[in-house]
Amino acid sequence: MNIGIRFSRIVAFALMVGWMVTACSPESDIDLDPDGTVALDNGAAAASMATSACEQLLDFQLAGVTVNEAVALEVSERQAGPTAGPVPQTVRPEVMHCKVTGVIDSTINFELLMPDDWNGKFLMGGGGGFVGSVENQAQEGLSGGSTPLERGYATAGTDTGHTGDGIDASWALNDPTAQENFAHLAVHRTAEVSKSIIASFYAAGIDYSYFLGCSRGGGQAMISAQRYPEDFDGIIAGAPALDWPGITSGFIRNQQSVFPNPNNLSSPVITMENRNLVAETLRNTCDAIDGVADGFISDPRTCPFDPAELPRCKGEPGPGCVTESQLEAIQTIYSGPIVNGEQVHPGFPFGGESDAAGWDLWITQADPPNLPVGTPNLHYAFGTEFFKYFIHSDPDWTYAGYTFPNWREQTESVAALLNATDSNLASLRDRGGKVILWHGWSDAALTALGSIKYFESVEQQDLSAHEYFRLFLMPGVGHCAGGPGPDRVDWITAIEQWVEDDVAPERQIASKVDEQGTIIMERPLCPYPESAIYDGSGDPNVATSFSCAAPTN
Ligand SMILES: [Ca+2]
Repeated sequence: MNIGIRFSRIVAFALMVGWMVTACSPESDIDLDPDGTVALDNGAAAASMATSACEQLLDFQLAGVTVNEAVALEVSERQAGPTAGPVPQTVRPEVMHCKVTGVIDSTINFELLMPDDWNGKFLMGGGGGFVGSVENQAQEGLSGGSTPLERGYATAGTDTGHTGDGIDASWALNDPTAQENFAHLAVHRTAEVSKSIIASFYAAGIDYSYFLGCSRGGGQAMISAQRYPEDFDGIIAGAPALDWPGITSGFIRNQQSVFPNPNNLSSPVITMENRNLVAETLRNTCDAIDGVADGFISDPRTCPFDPAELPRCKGEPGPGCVTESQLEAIQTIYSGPIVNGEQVHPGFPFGGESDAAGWDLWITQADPPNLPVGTPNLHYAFGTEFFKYFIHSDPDWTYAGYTFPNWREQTESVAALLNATDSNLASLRDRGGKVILWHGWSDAALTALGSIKYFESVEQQDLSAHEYFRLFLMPGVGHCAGGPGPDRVDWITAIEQWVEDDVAPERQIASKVDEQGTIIMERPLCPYPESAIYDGSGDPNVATSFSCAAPTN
């Protein structure tokens, strides 16, 4: 085995040397100008030089870093995380770039892509769920517009230091190093190492560094802002997982309501008929409150719907009514986890009840073809895995009969390690850093109310927080993408303008595209607490028919 590896390495080195000789010799692509200077007579020579420079990175030396692969490529190999959401995953030709893969501190795998035509900047992408494979959400279409590589960015991602399928957390069992890497260190180390390799490859300094992530990646974005404020000049945090014990306690409470017996995961208390009934009732009572009957609510907090008003079944469950246990389960989802009388995390706002990637995928699904056997839905998956391997260190832990005893004490250390809830962003502010936080109102994975809670905690800490930190809520948008609302925003351009030109993000345009990529709806997003209000006339699918306005109450 060792011999094989060594042999491959030697072959690779020989090929590299061969390339250098061919590409850089005067007989091939380089001419001497009459004044004696060297000129490249076509792009092929430049590309060949870039190829050899890329392959030389196999010899890159930095403490704790092993480069496994350095290869010039014409297309990117995009990867989709299991919880990335319904993001377009089309692999399309990209610009010529150098791909470097390697390992940091023996455990943190990373991949770095560096375009030949570099814009002088670095953009790191986050990962979803428990990650476990090298993921780069910056390349996965979580910002509208071109990909980072197409824009000229060097871009990187990491597996956060362990291997798994993204919804498995068994790797965390009694492994503080793995937990710390996942919590915050792997992103930091990958950023550090990537910057070193970038500087070596281009023989130049980096002008600006950014981070973009959603879900777990949004949490990585915020914990970077809080713990490593020097790492990134601008940060885009989408639908972030900020408070792990709070979030997963909500997941467990919801599963206790929807699947009371964890040994019987075949029939959820909340049925598809229930979800359709709730969604229809919301459409009838609240959709038009924002001025447009379009299937979603601009600000669900303005909707006065009370699930207790749903028709009650007289006997057997049915399509037009809810039973007592169904009502209780629905109310649990909206009310959020209450532990020993304390609201430990916000509930879910109205929205996403009948979306396939909403309540169904995350909360009520029973026998899915799209998840591992024994995993009915994603609240179940992430909730039980987190309680087993992070909180209780017990693979046999089950939520049956669990009443959250000593919850605060039992979650204290894991919260201190994993949570991205520090409301003090002064260090980031003082070095000129900027953060855009965004969240879909119809997100059934992570509640938008959690992002509002965090945003308001930062504002309470610093009344001038809007000068470096802004929140945009996205009506009718699911987890990271999807849902009936327009979900495409060019966040990369927005953060660039804020960091590089000091133009703070005001009204942003969100678009919704059909399967052919044609824009079918555009709406403005407004910096919180403002929201988009329909002007009363004009095409509701056109952004100019809406104005940003502060709440009136
Ligand atoms: Ca509406």
